[in-house]
Amino acid sequence: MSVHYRACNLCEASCGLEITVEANRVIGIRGDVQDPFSGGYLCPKGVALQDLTHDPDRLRRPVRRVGDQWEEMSWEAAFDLVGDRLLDIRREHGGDAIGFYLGNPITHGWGPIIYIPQLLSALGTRNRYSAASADQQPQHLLSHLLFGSPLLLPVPDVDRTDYLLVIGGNPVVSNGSIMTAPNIKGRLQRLRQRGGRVVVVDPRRTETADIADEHVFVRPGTDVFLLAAMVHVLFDEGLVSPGRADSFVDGIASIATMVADFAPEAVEEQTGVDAQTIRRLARDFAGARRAAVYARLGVCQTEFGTTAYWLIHALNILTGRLDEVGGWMFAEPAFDLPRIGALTTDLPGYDRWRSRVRGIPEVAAEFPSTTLADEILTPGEGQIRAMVLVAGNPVLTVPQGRRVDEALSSLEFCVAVDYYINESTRHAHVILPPTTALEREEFDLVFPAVSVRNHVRWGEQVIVPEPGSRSDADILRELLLRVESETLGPRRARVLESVRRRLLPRRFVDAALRAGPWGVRHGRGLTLRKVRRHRHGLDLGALHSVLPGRLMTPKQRIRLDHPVVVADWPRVCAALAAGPASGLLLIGRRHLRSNNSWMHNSQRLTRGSNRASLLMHPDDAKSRDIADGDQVSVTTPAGSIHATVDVTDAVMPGVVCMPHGWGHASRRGVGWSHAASLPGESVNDITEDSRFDPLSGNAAVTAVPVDVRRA
Ligand SMILES: Nc1nc2c(c(=O)[nH]1)N[C@H]1C(S)=C(S)[C@@H](COP(=O)(O)OP(=O)(O)OC[C@H]3O[C@@H](n4cnc5c(=O)[nH]c(N)nc54)[C@H](O)[C@@H]3O)O[C@H]1N2
Ligand SMILES: Nc1nc2c(c(=O)[nH]1)N[C@H]1C(S)=C(S)[C@@H](COP(=O)(O)OP(=O)(O)OC[C@H]3O[C@@H](n4cnc5c(=O)[nH]c(N)nc54)[C@H](O)[C@@H]3O)O[C@H]1N2
Ligand code: SF4
Ligand SMILES: [Mo]
Repeated sequence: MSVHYRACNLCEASCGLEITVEANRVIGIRGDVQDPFSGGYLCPKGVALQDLTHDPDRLRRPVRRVGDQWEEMSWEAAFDLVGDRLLDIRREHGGDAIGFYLGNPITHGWGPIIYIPQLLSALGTRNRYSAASADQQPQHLLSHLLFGSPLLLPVPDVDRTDYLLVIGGNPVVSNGSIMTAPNIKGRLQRLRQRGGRVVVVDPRRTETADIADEHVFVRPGTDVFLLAAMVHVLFDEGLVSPGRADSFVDGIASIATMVADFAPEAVEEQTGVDAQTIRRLARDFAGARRAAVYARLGVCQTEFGTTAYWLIHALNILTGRLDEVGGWMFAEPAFDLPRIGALTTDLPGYDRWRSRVRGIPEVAAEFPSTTLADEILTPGEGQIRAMVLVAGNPVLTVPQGRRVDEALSSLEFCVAVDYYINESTRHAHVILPPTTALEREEFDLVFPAVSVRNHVRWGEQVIVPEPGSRSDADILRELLLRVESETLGPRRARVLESVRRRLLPRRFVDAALRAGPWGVRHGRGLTLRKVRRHRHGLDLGALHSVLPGRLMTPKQRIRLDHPVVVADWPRVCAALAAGPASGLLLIGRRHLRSNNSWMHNSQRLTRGSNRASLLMHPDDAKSRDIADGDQVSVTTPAGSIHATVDVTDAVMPGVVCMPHGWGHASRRGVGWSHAASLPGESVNDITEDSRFDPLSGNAAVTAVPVDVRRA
């Protein structure tokens, strides 16, 4: 028996795990009580890493689709086939004919983070899509515009704040997002125990609202008005006090003019929040000694994602919370992701080029996934003819999934790097299955950059993979070699590949740590060796002030009234003037035992009632003659799906709620045998790909107008 330590890579909380192994099989997973950051916390998904590792449905060797069947093939033959097909298409139609879709799990492994940018630039394609554009793209765009890097993302200093306002996030279930904070529930409880306040603004009384001091219902999609009204109150009542930020933030005065027409009384009807409550929220927030406003999907996944999230920054900046203890702070990661990203990728940028069909600006060198199907299905120069899918399932996770299905099935060639045949990878011609997390060593390059404490951790390899297995890094490096053999010539490609094998990832990470803020170069002595000696992870302490030094804008100043946002403001004003929408609005939800469209093949995570039910308020049910447990159809212009209704006053009147990522039984040929036995349909079969935030391209998968009838 042996015991190993590493972080769970399923969500951003990055909990430290203690994993017991016998005869190369995981026999138990517990929270690592000696982990200085997570202190032994873990959620049920962490334990289920065992099921993933030993799942019989998992692919272990490359497969090729022959009619309706999959045939195993050797790695060598698979790489030859994939390399040849991609290069043929590139030769004939150019680099842009090859599209990439990168799923959420790529951020949880160093292989994809290191190799994908190189592969993209070797192929020379601008057709890059990822899960970010159904998620946090407004945040990347604003960080680029305000702070100079899409990867400089502030987080609320939850461990030291006195007042946390949570808008459109449910960290008790999601375990925190763009805020790495293991055991966030415990952290919020401690916040309250020390006399602080947690306030949640959400159209559903969530699990986070249940442990908060106050919950305020807001009509979906109207946070932009609510937030503008709060900023209005700050100016109106003389509560603007940026503090130290005054010396590096420009454009504060012009914000007052922008929000002039957004008095709380003017937004009451639309937001469903009364003016008194809005004034009180603004005063409480401004009056708290230490405070932060934190927002996630409920704000980002709307047609005003960027302007609304911009107001989150504005509230924090105007009340002096930016870069202050207990406020809105930046981590200082040992692997300095924002700076290394700026040096090694073309991420920093906005609107340098636009998408072919709908003319949507790139954000951080990618286009939004809502236009992926257009780019595949619309003929002409630059049309996507081949796709590389890495760790994603766009058929279930991108709006208008049926169109994504149609698009993927029309491709000349599709290769997937994934260990499952999911709703999307079933369209691939070849699937290249990587090893799972426990079978590879790991160094988290991403989440320390958005953590509420500075920390660094090495992940041990736990299970020895089958001989001949490949990790994501091995697979991507091999593809890179084939592409570069064509673009640079075989000799130079081989030299580069041997250099990579020697330097990546370990030596590169070590060099980055040495040169980084905690490294020997800064007299702090951190090396990879030192990190690895701390088997439970190494705590680097609470966050500290880093501005203006960490800003990556040209003059290290923040322009709050950024012209990109200001130019969008008339749209916000017009929407307010247009008055409230009628009818039902659909929002999403997450479950502790689920993870987007996957982990549903684990029996222990999926026991119990139907997870994909539609929540509906009793008044709305009554007026439609719908009873608890009834089957209904949920319809938008994109189509219809069925759902079972849960009548509950946890959602506000006029709101219905359904999770995404389900419906494994509705599509043929999916390789998840247990998941395919579960009820539910895919909500993205009815979300429309024409609803998005025009600035960031982010999909507006919340506040979706729907019609619900008894089936
Ligand atoms: N309606 C609606 N739609 C949404 C959302 C919503 O709230 N509502 N949320 C959006 C958000 S926030 C996100 S992030 C997206 C997620 O959307 P996607 O990223 O497209 O979907 P996932 O379900 O995360 O994809 C998981 C796939 O990655 C594979 N995988 C897991 N680990 C690895 C690995 O280490 N290597 C490789 N190669 N493959 C791996 C799994 O086998 C699985 O097939 O969904 C978005 N879509
Ligand atoms: N258990 C579990 N954990 C996860 C995931 C998972 O699938 N399962 N997914 C991971 C991923 S990829 C991500 S991005 C994070 C997401 O992390 P969160 O953003 O915390 O996740 P959600 O639960 O989707 O929270 C969004 C909240 O916004 C509310 N909301 C919807 N529309 C509106 C609106 O218009 N206004 C306001 N104010 N609120 C609104 C919803 O009711 C919901 O409570 O979670 C991560 N963690
Ligand atoms: S909260 Fe759960 S899924 Fe997230 S890292 Fe921790 S154990 Fe893993
Ligand atoms: Mo996400």
